[in-house]
Amino acid sequence: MATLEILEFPDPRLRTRAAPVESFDQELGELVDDMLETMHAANGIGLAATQINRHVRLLVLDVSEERNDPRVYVNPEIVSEEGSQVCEEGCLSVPGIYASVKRAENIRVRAQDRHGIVFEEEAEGIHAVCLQHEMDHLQGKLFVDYLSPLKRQMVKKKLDKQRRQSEQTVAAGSIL
Ligand code: GNR
Ligand code: NI
Repeated sequence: MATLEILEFPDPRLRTRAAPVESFDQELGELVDDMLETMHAANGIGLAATQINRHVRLLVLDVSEERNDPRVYVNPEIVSEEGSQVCEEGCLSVPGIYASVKRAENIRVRAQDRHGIVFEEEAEGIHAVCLQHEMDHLQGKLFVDYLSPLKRQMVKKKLDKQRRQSEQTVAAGSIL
């Protein structure tokens, strides 16, 4: 198992559309395990393959309090949705930025598990929010795309500033 590097906004590779998974082989199983490890190591509640530069329709989730309920969705599709909710979202690919996004309240999802077995599931609340957030990643979409262009520009500037400051900290460490 290994933790993988997470791409960060505005990396253009985050805009790639994922292709369906076709073989449910050992390689897929290893990718699933690495994604679960990467998500848990980063304290995320979800991770889409797009974020680790693998452009296949695969996402993992763990929205449990104890962080001991790993879920895997291969080739997920929303079959129905109802209502709406607004949630403060964050993203491992947009670190340190939080913003409110409106999404469906209840969704019904059809997907395959890591062995290719088809299942259907109903989700609500944060579970539904996270699934929709991850399925957006698989289409090359980020939660900051729901913000106004002005706000998105502010997000870019804030990320640039955060990155410059962390580089300065590293540089100071090497002098001292
Ligand atoms: O860890 C995450 N938290 C989160 C909080 C509110 C709404 C969505 C999310 S998903 C995010 C992990 C991530 O970036 N997944 O793509
Ligand atoms: Ni995300």
